[in-house]
Amino acid sequence: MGKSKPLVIVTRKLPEPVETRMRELFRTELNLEDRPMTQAELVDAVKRADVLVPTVTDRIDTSIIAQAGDKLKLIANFGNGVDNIAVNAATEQSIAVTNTPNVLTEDTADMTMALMLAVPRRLVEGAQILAESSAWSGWSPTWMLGHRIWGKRLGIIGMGRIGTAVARRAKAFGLSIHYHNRRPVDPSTEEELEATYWDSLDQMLARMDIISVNCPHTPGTFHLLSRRRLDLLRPEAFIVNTARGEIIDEQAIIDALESGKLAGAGLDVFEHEPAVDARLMKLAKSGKVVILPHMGSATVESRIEMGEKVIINIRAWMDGHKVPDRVLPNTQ
Ligand code: 8YV
Repeated sequence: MGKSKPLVIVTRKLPEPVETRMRELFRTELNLEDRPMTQAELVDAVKRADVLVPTVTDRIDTSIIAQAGDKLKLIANFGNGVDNIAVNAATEQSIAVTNTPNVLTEDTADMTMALMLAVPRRLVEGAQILAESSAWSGWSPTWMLGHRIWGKRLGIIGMGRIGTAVARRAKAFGLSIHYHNRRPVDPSTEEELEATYWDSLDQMLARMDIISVNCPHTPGTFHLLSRRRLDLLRPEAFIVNTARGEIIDEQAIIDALESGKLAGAGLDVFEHEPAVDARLMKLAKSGKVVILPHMGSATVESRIEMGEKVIINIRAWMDGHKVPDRVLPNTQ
């Protein structure tokens, strides 16, 4: 690749220390206004760049990949999930794709626990009462009652890094851990978590009090929680999703919540982000669901470490080394 610095195009505004280091190391085009790029702007970027640094808000689909210039050799995603990138098409065109695993695991697991507590303990509802009115006349034995989570059953869908981190926290909160995964985790982790493996997702769903979605969004997990599967849940159950909105059939979960087939939901992600269904907003106002604007990894620490991972991946590629966080097509 010669000695000249590669042209790295970053699609969104990143934390300042990350941007500064990127400017030192590469010929870097930043997006200081943080305006999401249009598909036409993305095409222009892939035509010119050696490296593209997109985020979850950019759709790097097969048409964008097909229009990439010969120079584009690396898509270093700022984020863990790569469902926004046509990894197969990129790989076929000898463009490597990398992501930023590990560094956002603990923060995303914390946010999952926050939702797991917020829904049954009516956290947002309670806070809103004080924020919006001064009509609180004092404590009452039967007012604002929620439900206990200690002693309940948690079913984790996807026992990877984040799922396991959720399980560790949840165990400390007195929940019993159940999980569905492509295969069981190693025996020592299962023992540590006292976890029960379900190879049948349907069977697990029918028996749980809380479901946490922690698997990646792939063609195989799109609408994994389909209308039929949501029907299997107990009416007292609630769902927490900090993974990807597309994993749950959003219209079906809204129907289930509205009809009382499902007790509640804590959602950090949505099927058509940034759009949030008006019916979900209404359910949030009524206190049945807690909704957040995709904040799972939104800590200064996570976002800086994600940027550092992006830089390490680009540097490794520049130096001709194996990129540490390569995403292979068959892992999608
Ligand atoms: C990030 C995420 O904010 O990394 C992921 O997969 O969902 C988020 O935590 C986002 O992806 C940044 O691109």
